[in-house]
Amino acid sequence: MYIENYIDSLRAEMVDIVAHRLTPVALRYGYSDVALETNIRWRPLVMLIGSYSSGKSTMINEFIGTKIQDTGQAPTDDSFTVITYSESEDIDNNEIQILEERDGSALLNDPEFPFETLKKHGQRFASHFRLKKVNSPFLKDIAIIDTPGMLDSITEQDRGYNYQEVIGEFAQMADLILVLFDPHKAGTVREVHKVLRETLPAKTSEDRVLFILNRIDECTSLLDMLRVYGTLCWNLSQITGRKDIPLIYLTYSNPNPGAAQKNPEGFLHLLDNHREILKKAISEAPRHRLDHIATFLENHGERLSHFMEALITYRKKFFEFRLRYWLLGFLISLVLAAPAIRLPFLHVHPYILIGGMGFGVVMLYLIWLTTAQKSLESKFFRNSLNKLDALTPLENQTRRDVWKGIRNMVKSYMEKTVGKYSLGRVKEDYAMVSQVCKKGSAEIRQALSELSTLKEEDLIPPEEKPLIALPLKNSSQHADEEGVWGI
Ligand SMILES: Nc1nc2c(ncn2[C@@H]2O[C@H](COP(=O)(O)OP(=O)(O)O)[C@@H](O)[C@H]2O)c(=O)[nH]1
Ligand SMILES: [Mg+2]
Repeated sequence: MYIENYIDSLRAEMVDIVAHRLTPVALRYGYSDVALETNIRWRPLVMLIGSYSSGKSTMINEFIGTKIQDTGQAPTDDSFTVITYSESEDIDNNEIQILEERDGSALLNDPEFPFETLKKHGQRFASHFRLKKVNSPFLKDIAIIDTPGMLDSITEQDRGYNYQEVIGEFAQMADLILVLFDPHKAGTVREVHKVLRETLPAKTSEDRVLFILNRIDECTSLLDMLRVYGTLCWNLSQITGRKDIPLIYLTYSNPNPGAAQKNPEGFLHLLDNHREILKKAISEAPRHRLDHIATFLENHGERLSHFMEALITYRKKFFEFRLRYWLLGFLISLVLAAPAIRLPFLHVHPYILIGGMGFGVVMLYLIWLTTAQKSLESKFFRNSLNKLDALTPLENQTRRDVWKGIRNMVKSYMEKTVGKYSLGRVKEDYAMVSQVCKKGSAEIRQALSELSTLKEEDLIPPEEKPLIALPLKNSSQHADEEGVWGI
């Protein structure tokens, strides 16, 4: 029991770090419009994707223990269905069934769920999105997302929403993604890979995506199945550009009425049906969630600190520039006003002369500040916007990738503020974010590796000590303070 508590506490602490340390910064600088934790604070998510009729819904029904999803050879169900747990109120009747259904619009607008960010996909998507609450024990710690089949180029255009993007967003939220192929479509893996490559962060651990060759009972012989398996491996390696082929699970629906007839050579008994392994992998999703949140936290921490670094560099460069031209302006004013002292016709008292010269310097300097200095500063700002990449060292690929993702946000923020934001404030935010990045993430990784080695009896109840020991957040007393120069 403690293991579950430990997982829950660790999860809550990580979500807390995101909510209290990263989200305020993300919202302040326009890095995100919604709280970062929106998508990760809900229960662990398992998503099934694959071509239509590859057996996704059948597999879900099998794991849940009853027929919750429609199945069929034709593209039966073109909706995204989130299936989650609900306790049955009628204790006497614990037959597994759908206890409640919600339609897409309700789901997208309810802050209880993490799907608010999907609202942007419009009404057509909303009408193809639903939730079912089921009292299956299998769903106690997870929620499953059944998806409409992909790779179907004809209906793709008729969907009325961007299917790839929606899948991509769910994939980012999901803690475990099951990718199903069937023997008839083992050659079409490009779209699947495209979605995964473009949406999953680079640091995603490999075991978050499971490849499954399903319906193998339909292969006519062992040789036929090996051919299909080989085709799938070949395609996966071609597309991923990797020589090490991911593990491909071999499964079929069991018991499946026509399986024996379609399998005259009876090769199925030679193979383990990986169904049980998959079932176990799904039940491990809460652990994947921890890893997922840790990666999420690290990625956003890294991106935000890079964001802050660029803002700090600009402000520093700007102050150097300003100082240089303040000095220059002063010298110019001095040089222009000084000759007055030598004018021969001015036979006035030297004090008056010096006073007059001083007045001249001040006047000239004021003119300098309000004209030349101002226009030089705005030129500096425009130049910096045009040469945004100069604001940050991009010495390695990781930094270049991160910068690519945030460059436009930095630009928007600078345009919005005309470069006049508080350096002190950004530095303070930077300190907090990098603390999360360095110390926080190291602590989290340590807690995660401890979790993988711990046994039930080693664990103390998590209430007794925090698992991630970050120092308390800096007091917000500096929040609205600004220095003399807006620093
Ligand atoms: N022979 C065989 N048929 C299957 C298997 N899994 C699913 N089916 C059938 O394939 C069809 C499509 O399955 P479905 O679950 O609706 O696929 P989905 O579109 O991926 O959700 C249905 O008629 C299922 O009965 C399997 O492992 N073996
Ligand atoms: Mg289906």
